[in-house]
Formats: sequence, C-alpha cells, structure tokens
Amino acid sequence: MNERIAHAGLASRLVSAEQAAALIQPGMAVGMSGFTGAGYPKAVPKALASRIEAARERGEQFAIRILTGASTAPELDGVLARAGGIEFRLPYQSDPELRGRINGGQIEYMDIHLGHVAQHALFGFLGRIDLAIVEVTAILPDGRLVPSTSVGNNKTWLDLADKVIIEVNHRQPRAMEGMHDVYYGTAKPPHRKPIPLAHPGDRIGEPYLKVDLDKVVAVVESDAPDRIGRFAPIDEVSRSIAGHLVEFFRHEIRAGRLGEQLLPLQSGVGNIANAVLAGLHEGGFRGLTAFTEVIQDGMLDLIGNGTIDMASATSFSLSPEGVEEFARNIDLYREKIVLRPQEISNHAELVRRLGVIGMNGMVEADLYGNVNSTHVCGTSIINGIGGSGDFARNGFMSCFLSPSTAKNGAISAFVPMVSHVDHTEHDVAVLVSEQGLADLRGLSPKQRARAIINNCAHPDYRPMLQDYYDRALRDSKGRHTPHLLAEALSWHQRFLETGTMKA
Ligand code: 0RQ
Repeated sequence: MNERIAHAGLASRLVSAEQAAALIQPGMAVGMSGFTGAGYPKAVPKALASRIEAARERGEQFAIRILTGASTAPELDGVLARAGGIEFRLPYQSDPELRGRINGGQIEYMDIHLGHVAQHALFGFLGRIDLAIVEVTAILPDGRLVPSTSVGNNKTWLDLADKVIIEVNHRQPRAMEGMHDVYYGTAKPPHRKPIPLAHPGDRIGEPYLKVDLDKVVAVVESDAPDRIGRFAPIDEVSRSIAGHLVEFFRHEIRAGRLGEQLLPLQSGVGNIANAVLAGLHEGGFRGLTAFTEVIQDGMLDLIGNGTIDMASATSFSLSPEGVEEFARNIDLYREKIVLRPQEISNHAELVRRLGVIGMNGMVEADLYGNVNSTHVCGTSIINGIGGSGDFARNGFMSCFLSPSTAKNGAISAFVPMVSHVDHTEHDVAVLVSEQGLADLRGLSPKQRARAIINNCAHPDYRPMLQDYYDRALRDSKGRHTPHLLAEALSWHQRFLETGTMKA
C-alpha cells in the first residue's frame, strides 16, 4: 500500500500493466478515460497493443471497441490503431494513426455530440460495456477515487462497465484533490430532475468518483505525463479573428445585449481559440466566467491575470509549459476551476440556462451559414464534432471561427454549399474570419449570403462566390435558398481534381 493507493483491498489488486492487459478479450467494449489528451490510461493500452501485435503475428484476430471521453494520445489511440486493435471507436479523436485508419475504412468511427455519450450509454444505445479502464490521481482509504486531469465519461464507464481496471498515475498532481465536482443526480427519463446548477462555479456533486469495489479486477500504477503538443505562437490571422470577435462583443455591450462581464464563454480547442482568449485580455475584459469543455493554456493565463474569475470544464489540454504553470499555482487554480463530467459540462439544459457564448473552429461554412466542423471534401474526417454542437445549438449565441482560406489559399473556407453539415444554418449566429465578421442573427438566407460574401470570404474567392450567388438567384427553381445543384459542390470536386478550388 502507498499514499496514492490507500485502500487495502484495492492495493491487494495491484498488478503489472501486462497482467491487467491479459484480462482484456477480443471483441470487448472498453470504456476508457481521457479527454483532449488528458487523463487517459497510459500503461494498460500500451501493454494491450503489444498483446494484440503478438496475437496478430500468430495469425489471430484481436480488436476491441473503444469508448472514451474525447481524444486521447499516441499511447492509447495511436498504439492501438497501429496494432490493428480497434474495431470501433467513439466519440471525438485527433490521433493521426487513428484518423488515417478511420479514413482508410479499417476502423468504424461514430462521431457523436460529447454531451450525448453518457446518456446514450445509460439508455443502452451503445450496447454492453464490458470493461472500464480509468486513470485516477489517487485512491482514498474508503475506496473513493480522486479524478485525474479529465473527468470526461469516467463516472459513466465506472457505473456501467461489468469490470474495472484503475490506473493510478503518480505524475498527476496530488493537490488536484477537491477540484472536481462529480454529479450523481442524472437518471433515465421519465425520472429526471432539474440539474441544480445556476452559475459556472456552482458545486452540485462531490469531488470524487465512486466505484463498486467488487468490480475492480486490477489496479495498475503509472508515472507519465499527459502528452499534449505546444501551441503555435499567435499569428496575424488568429490575431485578426480574435480582434473582430472582441470588437463584436464590445458592440453587443453598447447595444445592451451583453453586460460588461459578457456571459459564460465556451472556447474550442486549437490555436485560434487560444488566440481569442488572449484577445479578451488585451481587449480589457475582466471578471469573466467560462462554462466550457477544455481548459487550455490561454485559459490559465486569463485566470492568472484576472480576466476570468471562474471556469467550469471537464478537462485540461495544456502544453508542457502549461502543465508546469498549473502545478506551480495549483492552489489558485483549485479555487478558480471546477472539472465536471462531460454530461454536465456539455449539458443542453445548463448551456441554455447559463446562456453560454460558444466559440469554435470550423472547416468551412456555406453561403447560407451551414457549418462543416469535421470533414475535408465531405468524406475524410479530421477530428469530430466534439462539443461544438452541444454549445452551438443550446447556447446564447454561437460563433464559428476560421481563416478564410486553408492550404496556402488552395481552399476557401466559404463555399457555395458545405460538403458535410455539422451545424445547420439554424444553429449558427456569427461567422468570423481574418477578413471580418458576419452577424447572421435575424437574417434570412439571402441576407446571410450577402453578409458572408462581403465580410468573411477571402478577396481571391469573393468574386467567385458572388458570381455563384448571382446566377443561383437568377436560375434556381426556388428563390428562398438559391442553389445551382449541379454546381454547388464543384469547388470541392475541382480541389480533388486539380489541387485548388480556384477556377
Ligand atoms: O490542417 O495543419 O494539416 O494544414 O484543418 O485547421 O486552421 O489550424 O484550425 O486548429 O482551429 O482546427 C475545425 C479542425 C479547426 C477544429 C478544426 C485543416 C487545416 C489544418 C486545422 P494542417 P486550423 P484549428 C471543443 C469544440 C471540431 C470540434 C470542436 C475542430 C487543420 O476546430 O476539430 O469544435 N473542430 N470542438 O489546413 C481542408 C478546409 C480546412 C482544412 C482547415 N476547409 N479544408 N482542410 N483545414 N480548414 C473541443 C472538443 O470538443 C473536444
């Protein structure tokens, strides 16, 4: 027994990662911890990948179903995908090995709103869950678990799985204890009650995860950091996007639709989201709140400098420098950050009650405001919808952000028709590129098209979009949402054939 594994019964189940991996059988559905590269199990998946590779060398098939919180890291998605060990995966992912095999057709991938995963599992929509593998920071003397750097779907996997493997990671700061808030009040309809949360900082649950001790078949120790890359330095394009958004918030305050403290912010992952957070500080905002999924480096900075007073999320996604900063000032961050299960951080009821302002990246938007967050040319997935839909549909206002072009100008992010729809025109309030901002609220489709062409599209593509729109308006059978159906996806087809959308 050691300080991190203080329950005698569970300490007696301590085994090596290889022994734990030997408990996993082909075809099992395994619910794993992990959300945006944080809090995923680091030892057992690697040992399992070796086991799967050995089985494959003997000519045996060995693949499992993997359910997580969101993306994990090379030590989980990467190694298992490379070993050919994943037959089915949900929800969000961002690992290059896994993405390659999903787009190559070898792995079945179900992209699902992050706020839906726990309830779909509870409803039985996702089938039986054989095993949970969950990283924790420590096990208390009474068997309760101190969560790690993400909470994700851990409560659900621990509750629903037949068996449980716990990974205790000695590298995660022990002083995180007290930072989490695990709500145990969710139920199946018709027995649901209102969730009693009215402010991003409200604590409505308990700081620990619970597990039926009889289900725990193994405890494994690990000592490894979460593996998350560094952010790119903020470039001109991201800075412009952030600038337009901050100016828009100021405009909304002057118009009386937002107060000086705005409303709770949700900010997606990636470099642009990081730049927007920095822009809020430079724009002079103070005392803001966040009701979001992920705390990335920019959010720590904002907490440190007083721009953000309280942040609710389900996970961290910190660069190595961010991890150091977090550990250095953990007492401050424990006061200012609450980590919750993703069924709460992304809950429609709460996002709507709090009036969250959603700010997410996108792949492309079309003339009428439909947004594609996931697919290149309609068929190859990048990451997944993540939580963007939870916030876009239910929030106070949903903003989607993107550079106006991708791949050195060969792709326009504003196209006649999106090649895949994640967020319909009904869920998109504001589009922002480095060129400017289109406020789509209260506009009809044709009014939206004019705003998007004039404010967001890159000058190289603006005449092409205007030309398409003018001809659609003239020749389309219906004039409510004018389109030339034979031409609507021709920009994507041209890119596939010639390497550029330019005519
Ligand atoms: O690829 O690096 O190979 O060139 O997509 O694009 O511009 O760096 O922007 O990091 O903000 O990511 C939509 C992917 C944007 C992200 C997406 C290519 C581009 C580059 C990344 P390269 P950028 P970002 C909270 C909310 C869905 C989930 C979500 C995302 C790469 O924001 O996954 O919002 N969103 N979750 O070149 C072809 C286009 C492209 C394109 C960009 N039109 N065509 N490629 N790219 N636009 C978090 C969670 O839910 C967990």
